[in-house]
Amino acid sequence: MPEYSDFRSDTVTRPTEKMRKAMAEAVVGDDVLGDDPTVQKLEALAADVMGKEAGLYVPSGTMANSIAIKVWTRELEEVIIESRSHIYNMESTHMTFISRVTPRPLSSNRGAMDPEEVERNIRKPSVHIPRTSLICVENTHNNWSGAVVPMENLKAIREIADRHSIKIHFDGARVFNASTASGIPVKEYAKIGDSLMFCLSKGLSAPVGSVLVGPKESIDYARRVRKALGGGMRQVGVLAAPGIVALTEMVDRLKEDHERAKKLAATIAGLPGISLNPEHIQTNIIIFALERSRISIPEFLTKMKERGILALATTGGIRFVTHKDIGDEDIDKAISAFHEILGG
Ligand code: TLP
Repeated sequence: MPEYSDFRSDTVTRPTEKMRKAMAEAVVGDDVLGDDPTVQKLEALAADVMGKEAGLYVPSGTMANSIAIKVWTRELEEVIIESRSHIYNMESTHMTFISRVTPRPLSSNRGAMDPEEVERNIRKPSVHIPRTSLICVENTHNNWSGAVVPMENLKAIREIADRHSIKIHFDGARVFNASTASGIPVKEYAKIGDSLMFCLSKGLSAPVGSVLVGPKESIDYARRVRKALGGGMRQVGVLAAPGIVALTEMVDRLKEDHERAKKLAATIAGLPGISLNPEHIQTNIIIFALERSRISIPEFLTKMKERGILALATTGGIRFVTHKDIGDEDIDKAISAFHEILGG
């Protein structure tokens, strides 16, 4: 395969040399039997970093979210969720498929749901109506171009949840990007959620895995749900070991991804046919719309590919994501390609 500049996602990052060494040297055991010291170390570290009692290492962000929803809900219940969120749109309906609850999607201002609207949508059960038992938030917000949801908004939603004895699950797949951009420690974000999940395999560059953190009792139950879903893994310390490197050494470099994304956004925003407000780009995700009369999305992506650049079609248009394996030369290459394809 030719060497592409791969802007499709930060999930494409390859493990660092240090991660590969950590994998080779990992001390392992049977994690389903509770014997893998490397997994235990990662779970304890993740819980500590997030200020929660316990952590659970899982194969993917999707599994972490599905387990969390299963933990916090029962049948005949409903979940308030932002309408463009990853859980609602891109996780193959596990809310209904696994947890047998219904989503109640609400619109938002770039990922921030209106707290009053959230409160109005909390439903008391009756013979007709499900009980609202959970609110899901996402930060950074993938489909809103990696937007950082403001802390005041999250706190207002937390306050409402407390008043109504409702749980919050925080999809923090990119919570370290949110923290890097806002300067707010991840622990503060984690306080918003009864549970929070974050991904090791995106901008932090580990090859596999996410961690779900929360109260010990709930994480003990989550461990049983993980097993029921087929997510109990045996000598999985070989995968947890690079996760430890990700958590301890890769967070600081996320700001480089944000700087590169901002540079690319600022340059392409003025090009003919592109609809993008560069001020909306706060982290590592750029989503822009294309004027259809000028060029179609598939045609644009093909022309990019011909120039050695990969990007993705997504909600709202086209997505470019910066990450560890995108350097300044990839940004320059992309900028030239934009000019060649669109003029300007
Ligand atoms: N997002 C992926 C794709 O599914 C689109 C990506 O390339 O961005 N929450 C959020 C906010 C996510 O962006 C993702 C992955 C997940 C959860 C799920 O994580 P995985 O892919 O590990 O299941």
